[in-house]
Amino acid sequence: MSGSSPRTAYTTNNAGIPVESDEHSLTISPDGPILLQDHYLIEKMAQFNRERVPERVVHAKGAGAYGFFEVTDDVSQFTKADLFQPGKRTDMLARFSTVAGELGSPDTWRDPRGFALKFYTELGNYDMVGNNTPVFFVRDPQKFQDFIRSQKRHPATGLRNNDMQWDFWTLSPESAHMVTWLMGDRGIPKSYRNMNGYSSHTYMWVNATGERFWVKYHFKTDQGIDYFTQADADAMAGTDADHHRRDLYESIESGNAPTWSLKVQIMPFEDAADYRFNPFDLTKVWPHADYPLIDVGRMTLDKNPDDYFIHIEQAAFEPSNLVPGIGPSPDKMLLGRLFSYPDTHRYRIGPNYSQLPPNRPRVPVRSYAKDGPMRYDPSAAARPYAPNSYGGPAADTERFGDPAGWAAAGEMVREAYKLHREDDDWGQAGTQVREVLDDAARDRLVSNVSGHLAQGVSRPVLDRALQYWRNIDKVVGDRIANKMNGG
Ligand code: HDE
Repeated sequence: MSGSSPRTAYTTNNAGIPVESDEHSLTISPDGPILLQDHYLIEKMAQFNRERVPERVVHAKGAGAYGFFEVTDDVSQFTKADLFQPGKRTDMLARFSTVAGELGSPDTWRDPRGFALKFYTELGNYDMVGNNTPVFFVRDPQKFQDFIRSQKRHPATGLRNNDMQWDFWTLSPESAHMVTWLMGDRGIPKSYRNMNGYSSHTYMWVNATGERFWVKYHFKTDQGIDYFTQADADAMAGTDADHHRRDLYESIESGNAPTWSLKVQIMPFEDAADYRFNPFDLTKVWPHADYPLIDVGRMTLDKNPDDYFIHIEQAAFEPSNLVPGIGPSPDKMLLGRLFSYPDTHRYRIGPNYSQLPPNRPRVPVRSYAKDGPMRYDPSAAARPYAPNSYGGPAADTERFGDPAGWAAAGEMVREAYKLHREDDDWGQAGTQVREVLDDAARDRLVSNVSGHLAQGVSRPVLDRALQYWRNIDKVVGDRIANKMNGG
């Protein structure tokens, strides 16, 4: 080794100390016992055993990329939100995902897809955490946890179980619209680039004069909608479980940055009370004839993460990240989510998750948070309490005091929405089957549903499922029953 130029990028341990060897443990003579004092060997083994953080309890498998959002049309009459002002360009992070599958599960299983966006705005991070469907299975958070468990693994066998899925769905008629989306072509997108993203929920927008509006987001893929048939998806699951993650990474790497056009539906604040069904019911869409799409801007994903675990596995999206000009709505599911996401991040990643690279705001943080495991950003407050007389940050209520809320009154109850005047859960699912799907898409829907029911769904669940589909659309329901009987 003497005389050779000193190695610059030599291996060190986690303390930056040069190591003696990358391949040999410390022993007494080459053939002797390993010594406890081989602390580098111990460091490597101990670190290895602690490399995993718990996977997301749902949406575990996914892919993500950085990019930017640019406003193309003036919507400032509806919102004062910084990122939606004319001419604005805002950096962002997106993560797409499946729902029920675990970290190593195939990208091409039939499932809704997560469509999670984090915008690094000049007034903090704004997170729009949606799906590739404009509706959801249930309308009260009380049922969400149970719904997810019915989609995962049977407690006795540890196996996915179609009977559990249909048992829950057929006992929850509000699921019909979303199940129709799921069992159709949108249930297995050809790639993350070939799917739309939706807020699903109704949110509130507030403009500079304090005027409030209700809003639904539609991120329309500019790559075109495309899907896998069940047979092709099954084959791909066997050949490349990471097909969607690979496709997104390679398309960006090759300079083929995917884009989505953001359009919104805007409902005047006062319309909600008299609208013909509950506009905050997450199982329903607003017909575009009532509230047409309005162009807002374009999202481009053009930068792959340089470390998947740091930027995507540790990414923490939260619907509670609502910046001035954007607020929640009376949608009970959205209100439940405002608690759940920060809670899951504190458990899964740690209380200082917002200091990690994908989660760090791009603006100064002047909160009174301090200490806690892995904290490394000093608190901005000279004194860790408010109010204080030492120049600590104080809320600017004059500028930011509006809670983006609405009036509420009445007794404490546990009931379904009263505003839910449209008492049928089948109408919009039926409209989708009859008016949105074409003949070929209806054929694929019948085939997908009958194929799924044929895998372990037993009576009485199977009988309820056939009635469920007849409630959605009698013709399609009869076709599914006929196919199940070998027709
Ligand atoms: Fe989620 N959801 N969710 N969800 N969700 C999570 O948070 C939850 C719902 C969605 O790429 C979890 O970080 C509740 C609707 C996406 O990191 C958890 C309810 C929609 C992602 C959670 C819902 C979503 C999640 C688990 C019912 C579409 C992945 C891991 C009230 C509008 C985000 C995590 C990412 C993840 C809670 C329903 C979308 C457990 C309580 C509806 C895209 O906190």
